[in-house]
Amino acid sequence: MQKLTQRASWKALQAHFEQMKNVHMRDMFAEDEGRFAKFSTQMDDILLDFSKNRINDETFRLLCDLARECDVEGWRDQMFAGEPINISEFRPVLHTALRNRSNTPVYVDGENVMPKINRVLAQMRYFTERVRGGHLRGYTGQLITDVVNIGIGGSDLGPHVVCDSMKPFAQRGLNVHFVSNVDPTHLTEILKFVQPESTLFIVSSKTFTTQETLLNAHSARRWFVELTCNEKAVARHFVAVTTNRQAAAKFGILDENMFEFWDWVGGRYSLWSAIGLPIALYLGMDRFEEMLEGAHAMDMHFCAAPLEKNIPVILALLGIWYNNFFDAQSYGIMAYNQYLRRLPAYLQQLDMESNGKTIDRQGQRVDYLTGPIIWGETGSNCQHAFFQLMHQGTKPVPSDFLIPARTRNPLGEQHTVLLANYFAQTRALMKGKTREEALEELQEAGTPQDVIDQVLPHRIFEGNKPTNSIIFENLDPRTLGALLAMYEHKVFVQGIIWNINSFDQWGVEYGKELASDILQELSRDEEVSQYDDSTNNLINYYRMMKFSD
Ligand code: G6Q
Repeated sequence: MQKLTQRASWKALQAHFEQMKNVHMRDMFAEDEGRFAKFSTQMDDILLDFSKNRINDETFRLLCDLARECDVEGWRDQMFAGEPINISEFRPVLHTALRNRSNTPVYVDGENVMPKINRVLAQMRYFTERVRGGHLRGYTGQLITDVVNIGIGGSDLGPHVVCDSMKPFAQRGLNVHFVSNVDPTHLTEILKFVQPESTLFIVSSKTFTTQETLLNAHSARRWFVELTCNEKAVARHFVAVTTNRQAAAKFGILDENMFEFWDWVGGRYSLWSAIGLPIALYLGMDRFEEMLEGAHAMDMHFCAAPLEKNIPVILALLGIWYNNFFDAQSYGIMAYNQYLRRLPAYLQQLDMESNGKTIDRQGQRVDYLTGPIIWGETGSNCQHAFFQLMHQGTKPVPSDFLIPARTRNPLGEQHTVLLANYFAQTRALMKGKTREEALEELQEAGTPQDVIDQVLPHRIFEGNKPTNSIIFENLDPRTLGALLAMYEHKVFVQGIIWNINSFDQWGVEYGKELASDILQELSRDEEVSQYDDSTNNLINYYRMMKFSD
């Protein structure tokens, strides 16, 4: 297999970069009035304007050549067909089957998996309708008012971002809470606000072996039994979402309260499965299915749209252009919508766990950069914090700017002001402010010449900072589903081009092992000396404080 850096399209991009690296977007916009028509595309009401990027026709053509040369379309088809493309865990990658609303068969080892997906969806509908309709109540007959999801990583971040973002669609009187951190503060603070008689706990864990989740689940169970003095009622108040039925049964979960999913659903791709149960409880199953439909629509776009019009492919290629040619180390996610405040955290896991890899699919170390550092904040807050670095810093931060055209919370002019900020920022980042423009401004303000001499260099903005604008009509379950699927496929395309396996997470598994032997040391009343000098002294310092009284 040819190395990425040896591919003809890669070499052509390298040569082309030398011509492009000093070209200013301001000039490209001035020279070409059709830039928007050329560099924008749409799926349903989701518009991607990628004209504010450091590309010309040739760049775009070469980037699309790269995708073709790396056989992105072939790999995409293999993923959708259930081929075992997760080559270090020997599994298919089939989160797309979970939202396959066409219900066409999808085979794993000769078995069509659609019937079992539909069976779990039906189980979710039956259960959530009974809870939301007040037919399934707590053990004293009280309505369920609070759902507490206990899970971490992929078993937390997906449902959490959706529930947060879809708050306006929630049923009144039914709250959802997320406990993930093993820090006892997380669970403690949530338990302060719920009553055992009206709370439903969902223990969400693909493996049902994750230390943090099991400790939180056992603590929640103890709290429940202490307050209710009713061990039997645990079965009514705890349900599980897992691939490990045996371990869930051992915890005391009834068989009918287990919601299954399968090893071909990766943790960070699992919100479409029963891991979405808190979403379905909070929003209702109809809304959950609307979200699946939105994701399915994006899947169809990803499969059918030519590469030149394909939103996830374009986002992926632009990301590679900056990551590998401009050496951009990070990537910004700026959602101008308060409901999307958890989007960067969700995308951090999706992107960085998928593409934070150094070994290629042939087992060799890569000699190019792979996944970027993902970060971001809601707009307009971000403007008052780190945008200074975006405008005048030394590090390039290519970014996505997302916004819905309408707000669910009209308050005077506020949403229009938000939009004005959104449009102004991407324009300013692209255009910058020249020396002449800055000088003219200062002169018009009547600034004395000696002050002008001193401040002028500080008032110049280089511009040429790339952004993608993503605008859609409303933030609703369908659009959110489509947006999350868009990012999943972007990450997929990048992983294929970087020739890495985006679907394992050995670093996470390693982290799960690391704490266990140190944990035993922490409970002993003896000096520790078997680790490195730093770790020994840190542990002993902690012990000195712990055992000092
Ligand atoms: C996701 C990762 C990781 C995982 C958590 C929780 O892709 O594998 O974030 O989701 O470690 O694992 P469990 O669901 O097995 O508890």
